[in-house]
Amino acid sequence: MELDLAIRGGVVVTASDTVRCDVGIKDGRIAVLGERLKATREIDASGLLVMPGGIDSHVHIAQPSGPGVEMADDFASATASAAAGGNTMVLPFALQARGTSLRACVEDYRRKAENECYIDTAFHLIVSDPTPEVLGQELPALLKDGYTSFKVFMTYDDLVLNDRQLLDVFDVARREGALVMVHAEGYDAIRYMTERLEREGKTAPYYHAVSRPEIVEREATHRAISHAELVDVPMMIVHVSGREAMEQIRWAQSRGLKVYAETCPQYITLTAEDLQGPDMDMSGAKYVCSPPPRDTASQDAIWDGLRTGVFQTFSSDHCPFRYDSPAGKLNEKGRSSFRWVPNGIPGVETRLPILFSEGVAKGRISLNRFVELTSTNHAKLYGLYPRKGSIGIGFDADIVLWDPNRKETIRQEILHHGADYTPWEGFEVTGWPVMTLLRGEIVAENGRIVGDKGQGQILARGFSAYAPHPLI
Ligand code: DUC
Ligand code: ZN
Ligand code: ZN
Ligand code: ZN
Repeated sequence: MELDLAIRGGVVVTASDTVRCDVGIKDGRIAVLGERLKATREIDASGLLVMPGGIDSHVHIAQPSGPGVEMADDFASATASAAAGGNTMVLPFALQARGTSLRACVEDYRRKAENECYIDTAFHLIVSDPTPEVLGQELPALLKDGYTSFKVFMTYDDLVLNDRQLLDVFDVARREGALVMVHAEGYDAIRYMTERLEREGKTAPYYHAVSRPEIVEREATHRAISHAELVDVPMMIVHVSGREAMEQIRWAQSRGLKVYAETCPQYITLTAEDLQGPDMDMSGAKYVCSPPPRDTASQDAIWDGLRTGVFQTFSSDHCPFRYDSPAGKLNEKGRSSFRWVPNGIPGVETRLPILFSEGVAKGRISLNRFVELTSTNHAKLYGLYPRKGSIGIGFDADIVLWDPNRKETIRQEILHHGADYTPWEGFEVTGWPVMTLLRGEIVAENGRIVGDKGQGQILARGFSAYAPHPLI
């Protein structure tokens, strides 16, 4: 067989193995692993790790975020940023606006993404209005079309579902074999805290963190677990921030429940103190995300969960807003109270370097665990395996070449996202992506985007390996 491309002399890392060998690629797929492979094109990977491209299963792109507020990324800038950060696939959300059809919303997002993406993309759904039509017809039909996971919210005025609605959505997931993702923070408790703080004149961005303490996340996490157990449906708790919620999940897992969990870079590197800024000022808005970052003890707890298997995935929750913009963090209402500061931080490009540096380089997790947490488990959980998520015969040749020794300082000026800042300005890392290949084609090289818009495809997904379809 004549190979199109051979990646030679690197160390191939998968979730299970670390092996020095060449990777042979034919027609966009991995065709052979072996020694001294010959091909029309060859890439010298000596001194580099050859890993499956990152899959970021939790990003927000071009998602409406309230009146006058705009996300900082479109599909082109978000996927370019992801590619430069070593990713070959992202899973953004198609958000249902209340009072509208879920199908119409999905088509809208697809139109925005079509021919704009540098890497592969597949959508989760966000269900905000579970009408009988949505539950009975739209969701089952969309699932058959490859939208096999959906997120529900336990907070936010425009998104929150009450307990009965959560149960009804869970029940559809159980019947159809979908994986539900849950944003677990309690709506009423947050509202109570927000109003109390505002009455006391505590409106700076920092109070965002005070308004949604760990108790609020713990309570909602426990409630979501109880509902999932009652319905008997697998569930993913996204963006877990600290010990309290994590202990609920560990308890559920120890009882054999199919409860999975995700955490993010902000919860191992930032704390609520970052929201204070130098002087309790507006610059704290740069770190406003939900759940908020906690404290260093929480970071230790999250590391414990990453090491011991409580968490299956490490995602960015990339949710980019400009800081210095009337359509971003400093919108007019946002200046009057933390309540109106859009929730979310940019991070799709820095996810892999942060976990590699803080995790692998500092000896907290193995290389194989790194690959599992950043790629393989995302593919398995969200119905993309065995096409994506590993380096093996028949997999798409989605690959990142990684320099484990390269030292970099994260700075806004080297990133490709649409935001005007990074929460990790000045953060020093060891380990950096030097080349990202999608189906054997180079998309990004040393911080330069060399691929084409439209090179990425919008994929339909199969069923989650973690939420087996009841019929099989
Ligand atoms: N939830 C997310 O998943 N992302 C950003 C904001 C939020 O609340
Ligand atoms: Zn979200
Ligand atoms: Zn969320
Ligand atoms: Zn999110």
